[in-house]
Amino acid sequence: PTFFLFSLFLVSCSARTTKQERRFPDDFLFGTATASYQIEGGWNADDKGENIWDRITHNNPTVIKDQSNGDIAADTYNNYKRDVEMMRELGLDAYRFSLSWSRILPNGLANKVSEAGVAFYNNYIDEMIKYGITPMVTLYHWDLPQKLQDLGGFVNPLFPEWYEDYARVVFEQFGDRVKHWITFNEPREICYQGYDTTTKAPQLNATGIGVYICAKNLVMAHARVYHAYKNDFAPSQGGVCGITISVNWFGPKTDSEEDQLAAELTRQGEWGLYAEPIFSEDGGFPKELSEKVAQKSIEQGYPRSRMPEFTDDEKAFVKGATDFFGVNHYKSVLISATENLKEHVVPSFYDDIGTGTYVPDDWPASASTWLKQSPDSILNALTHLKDKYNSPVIYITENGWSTSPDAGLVDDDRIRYYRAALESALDALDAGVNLKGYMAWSLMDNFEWFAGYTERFGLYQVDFEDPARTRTPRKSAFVYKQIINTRVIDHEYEPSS
Ligand code: PSG
Repeated sequence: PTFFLFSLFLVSCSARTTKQERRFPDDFLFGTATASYQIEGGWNADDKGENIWDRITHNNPTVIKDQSNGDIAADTYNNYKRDVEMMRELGLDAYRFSLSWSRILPNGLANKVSEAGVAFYNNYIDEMIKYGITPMVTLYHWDLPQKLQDLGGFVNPLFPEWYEDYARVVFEQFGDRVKHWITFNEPREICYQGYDTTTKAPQLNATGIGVYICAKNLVMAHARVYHAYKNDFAPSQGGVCGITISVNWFGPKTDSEEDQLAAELTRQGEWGLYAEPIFSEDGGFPKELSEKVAQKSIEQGYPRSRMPEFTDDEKAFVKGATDFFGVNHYKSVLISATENLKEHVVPSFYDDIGTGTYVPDDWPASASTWLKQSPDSILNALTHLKDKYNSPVIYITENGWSTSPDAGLVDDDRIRYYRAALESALDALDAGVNLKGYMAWSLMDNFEWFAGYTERFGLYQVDFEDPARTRTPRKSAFVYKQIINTRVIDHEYEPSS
């Protein structure tokens, strides 16, 4: 018995030391992320065109919790040097930001390029390059030129063409310095919130059809841009191009077969709709979800499924059209086939999926109703992607925590969230996930869409009352800096300032 206890002691000691010694690889890209409309301001600077968030916040301000907008936001348009100074303070390897389409092409179409818009991004990028920070650029983070929305936006059949034309201008202008490209940020929010639930611009409720047309057009547009890049730019510029999809973890509430199927259907709807055509062996939309939507459509009296199909040529064009999987990950949700079912508009995306969600009461709450700190969340999501899609290269392109505007600079809950998330990322690395980088959301406080400035995600606080939009590091900024610098998560570390 003594020996047994002694070996237990040894095992637990070595487990503890290996855990403490776990390191992120030296070439792992640590960064932070932002998006154009949420930080830039300069909404009508020079010849910038109107976009769908300018339109919705100006014409329909009551949909925003504090009736605010991104007209000035963190005023990065005038503060970009300070932004890069913050990146240096943190010691970032990389910085993920997005381009405002209508700042570069005021009308959305590629016949007229804004010199001032291009100059702004050149300055921002050059400042990063000067200090050795790798720019990771998202082509589209939700701010569609209004003129293209007037023609239907993502549900116009010509959308993929417009998008390729825009992307070619961008690659031409910035591809000499930018080597990491992300086509879309979070198709789920674009398609089901923009064209189904009306919780994001352009707030269209396209009767249970828009979300699926949008999904197909978006995936086709992604593939066009990927092929354009690989054929015409990558050979000389030598970069990579991927897509960022919101992959939260949806596990079954119980082990029952019904709950497992419900969880699978939820995964297919929440992110499979966008990932499956690109990453799966077969191509096209997810199988069970397609069957379910087809069956419901017929029951509802439609002569055909509300979900379009991909032709064989389209499937082949889209399949494998990516260099990496960008994952925005925030949380886990447990899925039930029988409990917590809600009433939904019929027809709609949520009605099609028709599963119930459950979040345990004892998971710590953030300032956002949708966000609770969830155990093993990154590990579960990433190992699932690894097994399902043959170990793709993965970047976590967003992960973060919100506090309330009056919570100030001492953000111990954010520190707890980041440390747990990064431990989970290390677990994923240990499990063999091909994870190459991690971008914290966000570098600084910004315009949080329908929540306006009432929820704060920044490592840096921004004073939105102050015309200078002064930025001040929170406690979490010092903790993140230390992790980047040492490549180790030290749970005892207390910043001195
Ligand atoms: C991400 C995840 C969820 C909801 C919204 C987002 N979720 O788990 O229910 S949006 C995402 C976005 C960025 C936001 C940030 C925080 O890309 O622009 O500011 O996350 O909401």
